[in-house]
Amino acid sequence: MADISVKIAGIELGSCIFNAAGPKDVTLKELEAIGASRSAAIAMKSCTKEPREGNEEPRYCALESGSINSMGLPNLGYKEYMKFPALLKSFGKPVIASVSGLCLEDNIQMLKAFSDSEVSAIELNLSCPNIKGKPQIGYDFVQMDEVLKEALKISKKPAGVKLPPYFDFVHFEEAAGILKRRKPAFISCINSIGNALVIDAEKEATVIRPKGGFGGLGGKYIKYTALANVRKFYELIDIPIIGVGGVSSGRDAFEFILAGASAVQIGTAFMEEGPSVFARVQDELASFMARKGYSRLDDFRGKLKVI
Ligand code: RRO
Repeated sequence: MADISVKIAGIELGSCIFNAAGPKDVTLKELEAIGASRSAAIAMKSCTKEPREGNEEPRYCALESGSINSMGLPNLGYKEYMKFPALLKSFGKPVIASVSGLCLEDNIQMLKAFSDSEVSAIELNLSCPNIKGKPQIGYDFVQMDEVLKEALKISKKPAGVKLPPYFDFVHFEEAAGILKRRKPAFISCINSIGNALVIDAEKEATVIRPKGGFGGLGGKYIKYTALANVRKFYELIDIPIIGVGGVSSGRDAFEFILAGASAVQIGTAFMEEGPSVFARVQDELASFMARKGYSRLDDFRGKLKVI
């Protein structure tokens, strides 16, 4: 059987596949279900200083080949998530906090707190598209540089950054320049493609309610954009990349690793299929590698050929 384990930022992962921050990871019960599954880590919902209800319902809709969401950062507040690693210890896997403060001070305060907690790593989410009146920091390079400068130096734990999708080579280079300077322990790309609009023609209406129906697009629709982001950053910077966006099979995971990802997260497919998705995708990846004659991820990571 192929070995699909990996070490990222000093953290040993039994496999390269785990849950993306976001779906089904708000409550302790949901996190326990991830712990009991074959997800290699337990990524927790992005949190804020204070608990949040999130946006009005309906705020998630499964689509033919993906999903749209405008959850609006519903979470229990960071103090609850600080308690969870101890409660999830029996699963014996890394617990990853995701921090999405509404201002720089909140991000600093939460990073400090998680840094002294039992989490294995922290993902700083600079790319939530669904907060009314709050632009995605990852699209404001001045602010992104400032946040990373202040926030990353605080954490004693490996701290990475969750990026929005970029679409222009000039923007990739600008973002890469900041990442080279601020040196996060890893990057996760991509978040959902922000502010898509899905319309139900029969009802002549949007499929979600918040923000006039605009929301983050996820799932298969965004796989090629996610692969492009992984590949571009692999070319531009020497920082481990966690690929996320449209992974629902072992073959998808293989493509992300071939593009340069060190690990792969699953969002929409986990939301739709439940925790068994992790075992299925891992087994499919190992079989696909065996068929190709690869015994470990390093055999093909980043080795994409351009025809
Ligand atoms: O909660 C959300 O609406 C949300 C977040 Br924080 C995020 O980072 N990405 C997303 O698609 N939804």
